[in-house]
Amino acid sequence: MLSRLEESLIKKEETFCSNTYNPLPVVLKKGRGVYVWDVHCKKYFDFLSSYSAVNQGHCNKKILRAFTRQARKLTLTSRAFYNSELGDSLEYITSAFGYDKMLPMNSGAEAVETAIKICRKWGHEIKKIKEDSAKIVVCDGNFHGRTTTVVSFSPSLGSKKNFGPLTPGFEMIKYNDIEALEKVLKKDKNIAGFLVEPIQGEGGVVVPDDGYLKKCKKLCEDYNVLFIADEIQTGVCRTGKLLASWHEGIKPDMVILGKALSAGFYPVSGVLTSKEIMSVMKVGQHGSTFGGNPLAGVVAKASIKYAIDYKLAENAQSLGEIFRSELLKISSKRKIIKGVRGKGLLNAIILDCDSKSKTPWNICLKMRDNGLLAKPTQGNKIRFAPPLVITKRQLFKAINIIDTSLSEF
Ligand code: IF1
Repeated sequence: MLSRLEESLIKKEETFCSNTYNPLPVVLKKGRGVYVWDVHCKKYFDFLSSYSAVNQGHCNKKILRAFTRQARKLTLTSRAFYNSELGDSLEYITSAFGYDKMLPMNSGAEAVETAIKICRKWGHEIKKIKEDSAKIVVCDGNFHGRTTTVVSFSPSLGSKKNFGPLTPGFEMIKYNDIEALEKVLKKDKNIAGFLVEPIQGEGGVVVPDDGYLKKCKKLCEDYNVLFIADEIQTGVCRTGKLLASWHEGIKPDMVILGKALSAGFYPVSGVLTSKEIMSVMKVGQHGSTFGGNPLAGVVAKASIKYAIDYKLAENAQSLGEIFRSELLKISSKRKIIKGVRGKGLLNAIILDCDSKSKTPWNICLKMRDNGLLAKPTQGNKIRFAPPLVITKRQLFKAINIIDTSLSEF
């Protein structure tokens, strides 16, 4: 039951904001580490982490210090001038991920659009694909953002209906199907790139077979096609490695980052690649007002440095294994769970109900009442993605809440 205060705040948000979401009925006011508090100071485990944007924990103190120090000095110069922070931060970030250069942007979708532009330019000018003929292979079940070009290759009709005319130049294949990729690369000489999520988040945390990404990378090399990993959700330690691609020992030609690149303080995204590939982007051919601003640079460096120094990948790896094994134990007594899947601390339970059922939503309401926030994804799945700073003790408390909440379904 919501209070009058919550009702009024929800009503105000619904009145003055676009109605493009269906939020869980809870009104948050404070966050710290793995916890958030609502307007009545009720405490919750945040098991969504703003879709993996606060891997370093809400309002991370060390990153906040770097943020406020820089925010007092200089926040924005535009790229019309140099600034004292950008070079230093990109030097740190490119070396942490093993690339020569980064093109800094703001939102994840913008970085995906940027990767598409770089890939098409490379296809036309380096691979010598006939002008305006370059194509990019994408996967069914993908989610790469909500801009017009990106929704042009969305598998979800609802994401693109009446937003046309859509952008051409994309071929969709089945995810986790190496033959499907080989077939399209063999058939079509105009393919410039393959854009893929190492794990499909919105697709319901779909983990491909071991070796899938490695085989895709090999095929891309054989057919002179850029392998582009969208690590906006799987990157920055979420799956147990700094990049999810590293589980298969591959180095994508381009990596797209966002979300936890700034630990939830500030929209920072970007595309990492080699100097050869980045060299196709000439003066005046790309950019954005806030892209590469000094505050973004400082926050991004502090966020990646924190993730590495505090071994968030190792924590995600070990606590993720515990989490999945505990969920499997719960599933043996809670028949509503028919599957558990994920990697590191990006996990989901698959529920024994159809995709139109209200059960996932009702389970999330019950978990909310019991002090844990999560949301259904793709119908009958509930995604669990806590901040990677979670401790074993906190994890077991959260597992207990999940178990208790499920006991009524
Ligand atoms: C919302 C989904 C997740 C992403 C990948 C690019 C982007 C995203 C792999 C675009 C963003 C967010 C968007 C957010 C919900 C969330 C989401 F449910 F929409 F699909 F995480 F799975 N590539 N994902 O996951 O980045 O422009 O949003 O910064 O509310 O739309 P963005």
